[in-house]
Amino acid sequence: MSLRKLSYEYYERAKRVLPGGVNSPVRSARAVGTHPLFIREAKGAWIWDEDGNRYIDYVCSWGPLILGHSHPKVVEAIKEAAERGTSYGIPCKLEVEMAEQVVKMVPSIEVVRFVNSGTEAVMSAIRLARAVTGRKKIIKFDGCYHGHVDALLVKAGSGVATFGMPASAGVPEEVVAQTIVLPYNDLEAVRSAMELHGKEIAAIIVEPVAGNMGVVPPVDGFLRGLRELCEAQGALLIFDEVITGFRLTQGGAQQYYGVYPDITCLGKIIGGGLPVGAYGASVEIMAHVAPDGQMYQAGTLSGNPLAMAAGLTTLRILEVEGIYEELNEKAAYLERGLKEVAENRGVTITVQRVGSMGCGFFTDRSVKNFDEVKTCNTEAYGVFFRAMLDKGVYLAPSQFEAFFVSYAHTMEDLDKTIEAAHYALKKVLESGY
Ligand code: KE4
Repeated sequence: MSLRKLSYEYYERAKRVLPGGVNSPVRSARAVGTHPLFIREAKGAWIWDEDGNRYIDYVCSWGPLILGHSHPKVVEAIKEAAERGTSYGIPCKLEVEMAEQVVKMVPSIEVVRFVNSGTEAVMSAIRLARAVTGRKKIIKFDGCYHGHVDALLVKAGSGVATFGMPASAGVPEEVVAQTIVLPYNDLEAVRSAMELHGKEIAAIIVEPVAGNMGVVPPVDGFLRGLRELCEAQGALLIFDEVITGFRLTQGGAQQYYGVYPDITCLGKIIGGGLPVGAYGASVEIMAHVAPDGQMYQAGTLSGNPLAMAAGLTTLRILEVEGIYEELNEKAAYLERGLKEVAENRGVTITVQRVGSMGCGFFTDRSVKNFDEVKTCNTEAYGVFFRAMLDKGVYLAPSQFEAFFVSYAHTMEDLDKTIEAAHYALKKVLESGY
C-alpha cells in the first residue's frame, strides 16, 4: 500500500476551490481522522486511488452501485443513450419505460415522478403530503437523514414529541417549527404525538430501515404501528426508500416487511450510478402533482434519457432470478466472518444488517435508536476504518453510515475483507479500546 501522496496533494488543491475540499461533507473523512482518497477509476467491487492503490469498496457510492462499479451493461446503455443526446427537456420513451418499470417493481407506486436526487424526492414528497392533507406538521425520527431538505434538517429537542430545532446554519426556526422529532422505534412516542397533534399531522416520514445512524432495523411492529396510526389520524405515511429501495428486495423495504406507505421516495440504485430520484404513490395522491394538480414540482434534467438508460438497465438486471438471494448470502457470510474475527480477537462489536446493507458498532449490545448509537465507540471505529484502509478495504468514512455488499463482490473479496478485519481489530485493541 503506497502512501496516498497524490490523494493528499489533490485534497490540498481541492480545499482551495471546494468547501472542505469535497462536494459532500461525509466524504471528507474528517469523522474518521484522515483525509479522503481521490479515486482514479472503479470496476466491479474495486476502486483505485490516484496513487494506484486498490481497495475493495463497501461504500458503492453510498448505495447506488448494487451491481458494482461500471457494470458492462450499464456502461453500454449509457454510451448508446449518449450517442442520441444526453437530455432533451422534452418527453422521451425511456421515461415511460422507466416509470413502468418502477410501477411494476414497487408495490405501493401506481404513478411516479422522476427528479435528480433523493433530497429532491423527499422535498417533493413532503410538499405533496401537505398539499393532499392541507396540514402542515411533519413527524420525523432522530438519526434518520432524508437529504438536505430544510424542513428536515432538525435535531431532536430534549425528551420526546418536541419540535425540532435547526440542525444547520441557514435554516430558520420558522421552517422547522412544524417538524416534530421522535426517537426511532418508539411507537409510544408516536402515539403520544398523534394524540397531541393528530389532525395537524400531514405525514410521518421514516427510513423503514435506518441507514444514516449506522444501520438500525425497525423493531417488530414499528412500521405496522406507523401505518395504523397514520390511518387513524388521516396522515400520510412516507417511506424514504432512497437507500432501501431496490436494495432489500425488488420492491424495497415495503415488500420486505409487508407494510405499504402512501408515498415512497427513491434514489441511489434507481439511477444505476447516475443522478436519479423519484417519488411515487397512488393515482389519487399523484393527481395532486402539477400539471394535473396544484402541487408544483419541476426539474430541468428530470427523466433525462442518459440517467433513465442507466437506471432502467440496472432495474431490469435486478429482476433476474436469484440476485437478491446471492447478495444476502454474501452479506451474511461477511457478517459471520466479522463476528468470528472479533470474537477471536476479544473485541466486542455488534453487527446490524438487513439484506446486503449493514454496519458494525463498537458496543456489546444491539442499538435501536440514535441515543443508543451515540453510546457506541466511534473513536474505535476511526481506528478500524484507517487500519482497514491500509489493508485495501474501503468502508464508510463515518460510523453513522452503512456498508453495502454489491453483486460484484466475490467470495475472495469477502475473505480478504475478513482477513483485513483480523489486522484492523488488533489495531483497535492496541489503541486501548
Ligand atoms: P441524495 O440527495 O444525497 O441523493 O439523497 C438524500 C438521502 C435521502 N434519504 C436517505 C435515506 C439518504 O440516505 C440520503 C442520502 N444518503 C447519504 C449517506 N447515507 C448520501 C451521502 C452523502 O450525503 O454524501
